[in-house]
Amino acid sequence: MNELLRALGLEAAALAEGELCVVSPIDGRTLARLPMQGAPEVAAAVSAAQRAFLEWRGVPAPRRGELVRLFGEELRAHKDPLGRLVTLETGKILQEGLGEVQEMIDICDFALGLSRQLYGLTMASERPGHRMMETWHPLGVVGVISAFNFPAAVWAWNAALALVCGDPVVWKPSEKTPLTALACRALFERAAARFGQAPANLVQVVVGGREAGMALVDHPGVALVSATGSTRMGREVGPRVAARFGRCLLELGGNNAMIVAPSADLDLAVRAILFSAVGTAGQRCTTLRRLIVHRDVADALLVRLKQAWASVRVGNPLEAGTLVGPLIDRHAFERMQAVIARLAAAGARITGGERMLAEAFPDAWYVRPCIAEVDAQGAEMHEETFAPLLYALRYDTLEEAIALHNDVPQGLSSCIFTNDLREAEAFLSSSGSDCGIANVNIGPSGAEIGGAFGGEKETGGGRESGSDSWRSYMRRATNTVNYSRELPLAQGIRFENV
Ligand code: UN1
Repeated sequence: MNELLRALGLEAAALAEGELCVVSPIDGRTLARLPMQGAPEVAAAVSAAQRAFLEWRGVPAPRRGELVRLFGEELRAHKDPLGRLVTLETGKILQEGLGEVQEMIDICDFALGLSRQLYGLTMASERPGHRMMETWHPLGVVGVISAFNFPAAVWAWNAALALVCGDPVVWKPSEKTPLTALACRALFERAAARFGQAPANLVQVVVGGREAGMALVDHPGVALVSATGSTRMGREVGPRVAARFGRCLLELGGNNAMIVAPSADLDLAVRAILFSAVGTAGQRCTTLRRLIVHRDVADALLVRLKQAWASVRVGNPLEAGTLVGPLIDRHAFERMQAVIARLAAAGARITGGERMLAEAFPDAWYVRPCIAEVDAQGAEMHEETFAPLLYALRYDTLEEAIALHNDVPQGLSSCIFTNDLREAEAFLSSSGSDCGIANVNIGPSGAEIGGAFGGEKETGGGRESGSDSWRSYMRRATNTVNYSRELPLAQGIRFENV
């Protein structure tokens, strides 16, 4: 552990004291202790970031891109130790820990290209001798609140774009995963040192809990709050940021579904379902939670899924061959068990879901992934249970399947497995999936960085990462230039002193 931290530029000795005990969900062992920071530290960080902003906004965007390029180089060079640290803190398997770092590298590449493409439109003016255009300017300090399940990548989506857009970042990571955040900051500092002219405090980390998070939310000096977490958290963050007219980017709960149509390639579907339902131990906001299967193929599909569920290797996520690591903590386990008990009482047919490896890891929470076959979409299915719990229900017509699909409060990711072009297009159409992400013959999780990531309804409406998500991190100015010797008014208004 000490070597790992050292490789990432952190000193274990400096991470040994404080009231925050960082434990690994792999075995419950203490990884570090840190002091908890709160509102005063947030206030100091925001002031320092505001000073950095005044300098950074004047640096040409392609130069800002160069700093992000150097950060991407540090990530490439440290992919292995950082991926391992992600696994140690979150319990996701090493392949996914490394994948998370790759996602950070990808967004750095994307942001570098973007740094030369922060385009504004020009418009035809209705007045002679006039030109209209829009310019995009740096917005200000960006506050990032991130969740335990993607302790680095989601921050990187925000930070890489914010930095090329000219905005410093104050980051409040989940208190479950502060070491990954501190390592990212240390790597960023190396990149900044190589860059040479970066203002101090472009990226700051505040390790704290609710108090620190809310201080960031309420601080008038934070121009944009980008928060990833539960819908419950978003319900509090959204109105508080709105009350001070700040900007908010919310990535909240998902409740993602897959429709499996009669024409679907079931081999493909089984693989996609397995990865998206049990990968990351069901703890992605894009995890597959609801399987809506056509009655004609349901039995055949479920037999295969139950086999896969029974044989999927659950265990230490650092070991090659493991596909499912532990849940993040006891609370997550208890929540899952409570939902399973309620489902069973309501008549659902339950396969799996029991605790595993309790003897080898008494302080960790491993579970056999669970399938709950249900006849209708009950109350539990309207909520996001952050665990490997997949609901399966049957449908007869595509209209019915789409109605079931959309009949939940969340709207993040979705997909259909079909070889019928009409069904695929209907699913993607305005009367199909109501989610921010809708896929065909590919699962709902594991999105690439190039597209805009986010969802509708209680998922919060935010968009991060690719496409034109960068606009959230800038302010738009509409400019009209008069190069004539007249002063015509818009809408043909005459306003003359005669
Ligand atoms: C999240 O779960 O918070 O699409 C983000 C995916 C990942 C990101 C998930 N690229 O599953």
